[in-house]
Amino acid sequence: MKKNSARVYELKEELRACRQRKGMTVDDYYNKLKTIWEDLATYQHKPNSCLCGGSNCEDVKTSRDEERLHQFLLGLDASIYTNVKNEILDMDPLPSLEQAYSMVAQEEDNRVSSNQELSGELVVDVISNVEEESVETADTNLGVTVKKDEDFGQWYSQTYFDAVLEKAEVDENYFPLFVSASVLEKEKDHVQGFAPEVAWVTKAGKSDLNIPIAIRPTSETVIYPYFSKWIKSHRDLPLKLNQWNNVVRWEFSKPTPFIRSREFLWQEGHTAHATEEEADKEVLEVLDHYRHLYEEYLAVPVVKGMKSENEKFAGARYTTSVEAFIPETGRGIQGATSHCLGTKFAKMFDIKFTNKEGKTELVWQNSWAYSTRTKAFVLAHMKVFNLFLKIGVMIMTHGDDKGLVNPPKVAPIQVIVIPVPFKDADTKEISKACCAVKDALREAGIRAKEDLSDNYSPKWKYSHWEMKGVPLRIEIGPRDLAKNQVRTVRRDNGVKADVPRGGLVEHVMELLGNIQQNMFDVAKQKRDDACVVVKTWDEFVEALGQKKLILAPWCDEEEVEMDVKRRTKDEVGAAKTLCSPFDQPEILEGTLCFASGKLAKKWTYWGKSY
Ligand code: 87F
Repeated sequence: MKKNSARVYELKEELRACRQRKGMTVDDYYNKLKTIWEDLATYQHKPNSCLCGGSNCEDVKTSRDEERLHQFLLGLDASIYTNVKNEILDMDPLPSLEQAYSMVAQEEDNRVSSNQELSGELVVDVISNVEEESVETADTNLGVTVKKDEDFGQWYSQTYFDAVLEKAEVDENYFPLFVSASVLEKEKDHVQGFAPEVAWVTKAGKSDLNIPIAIRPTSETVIYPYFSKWIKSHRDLPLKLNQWNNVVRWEFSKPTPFIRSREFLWQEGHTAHATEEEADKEVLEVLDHYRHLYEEYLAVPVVKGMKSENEKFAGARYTTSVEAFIPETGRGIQGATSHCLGTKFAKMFDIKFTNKEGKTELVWQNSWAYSTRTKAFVLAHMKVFNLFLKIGVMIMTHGDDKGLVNPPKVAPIQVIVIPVPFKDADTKEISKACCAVKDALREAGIRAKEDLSDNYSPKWKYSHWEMKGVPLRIEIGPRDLAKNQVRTVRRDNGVKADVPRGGLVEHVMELLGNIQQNMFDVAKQKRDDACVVVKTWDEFVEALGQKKLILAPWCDEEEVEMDVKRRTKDEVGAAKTLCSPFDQPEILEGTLCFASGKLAKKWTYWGKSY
């Protein structure tokens, strides 16, 4: 707990003045309040470190929550939200702050969609299947996402990453979903900050449980007691485990499918090593696998680097990450993390081994993860990011946006073959040719499919498969049949070509390779164009306002990062460090920190982030 009366006073003043100004979204207003509450909490007394809530701290928490709820409602734009505000205040018991926030956000969503419809802004989707996805809305509000299997279930990148794990001799495991309060509290120190996000099961049917049970937000506390049992000798090391699972974190901000959902899927790797060097080496190896996954498979450029002290996982010695940037929204997004935990958890969970000399030592641990957020990158890349940010509204803002563009390496369907029978054409022969082409492609390991359905026109099918993101379309019509050729149409750039049937398989393979490369090159160019190097505070603020990814010389001090957050939160939205890239440009002698004016220690990426 810090002590600083003047600062507390200042924050309370900010809180009092915090209002949802005209044009400000409910999300922005709520986040602004949250930042002030969080800031304030660092100066205020914390009741105790109980996680499940003893009676005293529960009382303090309840009155604090009610106060926050009132503050939130007080500052809402009264010309819009009076009805929903009254509805909330009439509820007995009062809803939680997050529930109230969801209700107001829902009201905002409803208004946005009806306004857009009224003003004719809503671009009616030409692709008919879109409505079926709007059923997500109800679940989305809960922060849990339902997706039709072909869009989501494949959890694409798992196939590639499974091979990586296999090669690195990481064993697959599965640990329980539930964690008891006493086990979770074992790592109280770092769970403390996350405590509000832990979801608890408190009832079975109608009976209250004697002891509430947490749903795993991450699995350290579930897995490490087993590490303690399983590791006795240096012969048991390294121990490397992975599990693909779901975790639950009760996010306060509005859930956004894939980006911020309360239940999400991830792989979490947990390893134990005999030496610090071995652990350090693995951290970077894993990080490079993540880079490879993003760049080579998802065609998304990322930066590998070190997280700041503020942004690292509190339980880690250090945290590394791969960071991507979404130029359309001007925000950075962490793609995956690889932590070196040192011997902190080994001490907490008593994970020791007898070394070759017969002496007892603590193990060195790492943990690493990437989640379904990866899918968001693919979506971002696919230009329909806005569609997913505005899930439920389901609009496409640009006329030429046709839906998804899957990178060939992870596309569930890589090639769609479509017959184009003109009037009086020999439909049977065309269909036969489509099947033969599909068979030849599949024979060569290409994920091809034909669409011979007779109740849709070729044009409908083009739109349908474009929306699904199939990277390459092959059309076969009577003219193609006569000339023993096919027409190829690329999804990434729309380029069409007539290709002879002989040698088609090789040609398609080459095309898929080109599409993959082109998607990466275009994304990288956009990312690079969005990046600026700044040296001064003014340049920094200007760049932030222009939604840039900012590389700046920094003194690497925690307080300065907090200060940057504070100073930027009002004008342009709080900026934070994304990472200090491992690939550091040279720091010339005497270079000063853009924010503090002290000597700069490293170049660091800054920006707004998800
Ligand atoms: C939310 C609630 C409780 C993140 C939480 O990154 C605990 C936590 O420990 C928590 N949110 N974290 C940090 C997770 C760290 C770590 N775990 C294993 C990883 C990689 C995989």
